Amino acid sequence: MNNIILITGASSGFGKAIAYKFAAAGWNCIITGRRADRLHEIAADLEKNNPIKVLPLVFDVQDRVTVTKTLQALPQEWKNIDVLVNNAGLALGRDSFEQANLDDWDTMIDTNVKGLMYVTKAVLPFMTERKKGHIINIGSTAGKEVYKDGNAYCASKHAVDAISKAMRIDLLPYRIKVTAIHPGAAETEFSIVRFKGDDAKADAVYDGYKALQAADIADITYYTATLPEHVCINDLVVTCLSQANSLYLHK
Ligand code: NDP
Ligand code: 8X3
Repeated sequence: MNNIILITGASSGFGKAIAYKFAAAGWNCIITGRRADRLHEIAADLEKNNPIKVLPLVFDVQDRVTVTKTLQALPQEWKNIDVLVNNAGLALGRDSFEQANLDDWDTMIDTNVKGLMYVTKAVLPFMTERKKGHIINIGSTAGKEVYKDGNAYCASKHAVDAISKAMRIDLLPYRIKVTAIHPGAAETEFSIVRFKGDDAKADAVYDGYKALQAADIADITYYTATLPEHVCINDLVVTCLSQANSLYLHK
């Protein structure tokens, strides 16, 4: 019986790399996101190249009703989820507090915080029943130090940090591991999304140094998920060599 991992936001960046990493190690993967075409393409490619099964699920993590219904309706053979990676998330804009857009704020909080909580709440009964499971939340260095013009994004990632700590305490009796991974700058579609399709602005974020790559986060996620049963990495901050924290990046 293969292990099962559910990864939110697997249509690009970290989530996609995590799916490829676990698939290569023989895990069955539930991959989720909003872009159905990408998810189906990735699912077909993973199944073609690995002796595993992949279940693509298309939903917006902000949609509480759909999240709950979709995950409750999982076929029985997919309910034994060993690892949940709460990765779906985004930044929108980089504007000072008084200029920032309220819709952007809503989307970031609804996705990065409430979406993560909805998905976790829906998956948890499968884990608590088995007294087994591992929840890996993708936070950010932005959840450790606040930077200028990062307001709501930094707040959302501080919330991920806090929620991870809270889950770890509440889920102790169920033997469920909770790990928070906090990456620094990483070259994915993140900045294209943040700057709303402005490629020049997005590229400038990664100019002049070697940023983290999605595969680095996939390797780290795999490491944390495959430690002996009694070992849990609680909190892990990872940056590229050029970055000390949210505030100090040497170009
Ligand atoms: P990408 O933009 O490459 O990937 C983001 C993923 O999240 C996509 O698969 C996207 O899928 C999914 N997603 C976004 N919004 C929703 C939604 N409402 N419902 C469902 N899925 C959603 O960025 P990254 O891979 O870099 O980001 C992944 C996570 O890592 C995020 O939480 C981000 O905040 C965090 N992070 C990123 C860093 C970086 O520098 N890149 C550093 C630290 C943390 P789709 O659009 O198909 O829905
Ligand atoms: C993404 C990294 O520095 O843009 O979480 O906040 S940063």
